[in-house]
Amino acid sequence: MVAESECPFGQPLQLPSKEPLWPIREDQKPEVVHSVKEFLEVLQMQTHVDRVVVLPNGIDLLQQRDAAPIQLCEAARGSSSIRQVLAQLGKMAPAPRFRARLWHYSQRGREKEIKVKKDSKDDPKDPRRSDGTPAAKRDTDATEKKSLAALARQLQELEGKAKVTSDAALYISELRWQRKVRHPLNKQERVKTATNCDVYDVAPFARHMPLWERSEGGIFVGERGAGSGLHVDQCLWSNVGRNWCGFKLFAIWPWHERHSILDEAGKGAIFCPPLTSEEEGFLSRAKTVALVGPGDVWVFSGGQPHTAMCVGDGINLCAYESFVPANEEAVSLLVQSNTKESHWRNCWMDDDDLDELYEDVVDSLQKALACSSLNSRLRGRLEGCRRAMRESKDSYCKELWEQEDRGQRRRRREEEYEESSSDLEIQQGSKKPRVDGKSSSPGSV
Ligand SMILES: O=C(O)CCC(=O)C(=O)O
Ligand SMILES: [Fe+2]
Repeated sequence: MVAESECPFGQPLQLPSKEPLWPIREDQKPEVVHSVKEFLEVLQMQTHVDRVVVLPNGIDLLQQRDAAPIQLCEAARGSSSIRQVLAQLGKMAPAPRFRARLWHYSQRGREKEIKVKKDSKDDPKDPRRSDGTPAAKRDTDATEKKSLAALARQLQELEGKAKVTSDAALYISELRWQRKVRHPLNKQERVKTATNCDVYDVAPFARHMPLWERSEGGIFVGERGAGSGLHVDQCLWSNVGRNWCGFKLFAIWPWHERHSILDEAGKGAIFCPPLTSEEEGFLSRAKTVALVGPGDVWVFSGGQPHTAMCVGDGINLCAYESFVPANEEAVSLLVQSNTKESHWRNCWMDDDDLDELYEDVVDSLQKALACSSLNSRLRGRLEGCRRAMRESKDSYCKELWEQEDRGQRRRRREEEYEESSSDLEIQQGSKKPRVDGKSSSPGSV
């Protein structure tokens, strides 16, 4: 047994021997690779549909040991529960300016988000907002309400009113900086991600991928019984996860179950062990079930239903980056986002955000392919990606490539708007179908 003091976050390196887990059949185990070379090949060049590929000890192999922000590391080091993490963060001076989402699991099988109530004047979409409050002040108020500190205060209030049970498991998800900061490795880049470095910084082709959500990477901090309920991501991209400490069960359902499992088990379903027989039945249909442990890095497609559940004593700390590899199939999948056939409807991205994301993909592909020193194998792959995107039935994709061919590309949203635009959160955005060659959003007419 490895001494616990060897975990830099002060967390257990092993699960208790009787920890209740999910059953994992032999055929449900993830693919495992052992070298950086193999993992980067899978990550950058291959499709991830119906796969989960794990690189054990990837945190060290990919030089991610110091990636988690120092404030979180310190808070985790002195804690064995999320309430303690929140208390530690609350004592820090200066207070770290994190925004996040906070969830509790007071009710078996369900995740419930803790939110600070929004005034209508803070809501940019509410016509009543023009109440004389200066716009900058309104934005600050709205930002403060999403701060982790405000959520921690709200938790205490709800516990006081017995709306959250005092022993309910808690999950901090999608933690980032409240406002963009200069990236520690590249002062030209302004990012919301609170990680000091990412897989993006060590994957040699990352900057040439069709998409890499560099700014928006999110950190997840949980404890036994907390996790992300069943969902598909808001668009059909891939994710690479890094697990610094603690343990997490992770399940992904096959592509052919992309609608059925969500229809049957419901969005947000939580599979907290010990399982009911119905929950066991749902999990037996999973394509892959992985037990992720300290140091693991893994890649999967967020376009398939998936769920995660922290297990074991202490704190689980991990982060995800979303991206699209240089792979034709992956790009074909991406451009099926927000379509009824491929993407479960209640998990769609806001339509305008998806249009903007497609603009980014066109820009990235064109920029990479214009680079004369581009690796020739990568060039071939990116040409395939461009073809796949050109063949998309999505009307806005078609329009973007027509504009590109005419040399008339213009961005619908300009850079200065980016600062205040919504974070890419899981949200129930537009419900307009994007296929049929019809216009899918007002901006794409
Ligand atoms: O909670 C987790 O570890 C999974 C997170 C996830 O699926 C997501 O951010 O889309
Ligand atoms: Fe996800």
